[in-house]
Amino acid sequence: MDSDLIDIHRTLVIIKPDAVQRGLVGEVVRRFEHKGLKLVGLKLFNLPSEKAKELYQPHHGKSFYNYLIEFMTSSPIVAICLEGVNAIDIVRMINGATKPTEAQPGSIRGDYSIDITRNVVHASDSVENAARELAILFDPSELNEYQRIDDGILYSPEC
Ligand code: 3AN
Repeated sequence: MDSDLIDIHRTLVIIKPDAVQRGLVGEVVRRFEHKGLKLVGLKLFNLPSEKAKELYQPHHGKSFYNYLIEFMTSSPIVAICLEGVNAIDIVRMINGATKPTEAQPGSIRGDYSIDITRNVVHASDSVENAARELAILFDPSELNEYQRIDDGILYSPEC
């Protein structure tokens, strides 16, 4: 069997200020929950500037960096830790492409955004970045270990 098929990942999702302001938190969380991803951590707060800069450090120096930091710290965000088999790739598929012209209908960005910066959601793009980003936004005590009652129905026995 392809071992990649049973990799359980944790990933960071941020529901961005535009989506919180537009009342889309429930809609976004619903899509992840209904897919079968487990909520491990979830909180609403104002992202401090230093954390935003740490999070988006890989984009430092790019033309949109200052605006991105300003936007992400402009009003509350929701930070979410999700867990599941191949969660990193699955969450990015549910979110949709970065560019508004490439985000497919049916994806969160395809359905709810038209702007490349105000694009509703962020998600980690690799196992390494997920670990880095989760450590910036969550204290380990805020991440919850538990079984979802439907795990046995969602996954085949070998998972
Ligand atoms: P993604 O969030 O799809 O992984 P990244 O990591 O390339 O995209 O970019 C991080 C964030 O920076 C994006 N979600 C978006 O808000 C913003 N961003 C990326 N590219 C641009 C751009 N060309 N102009 C303005 N904002 C951008």
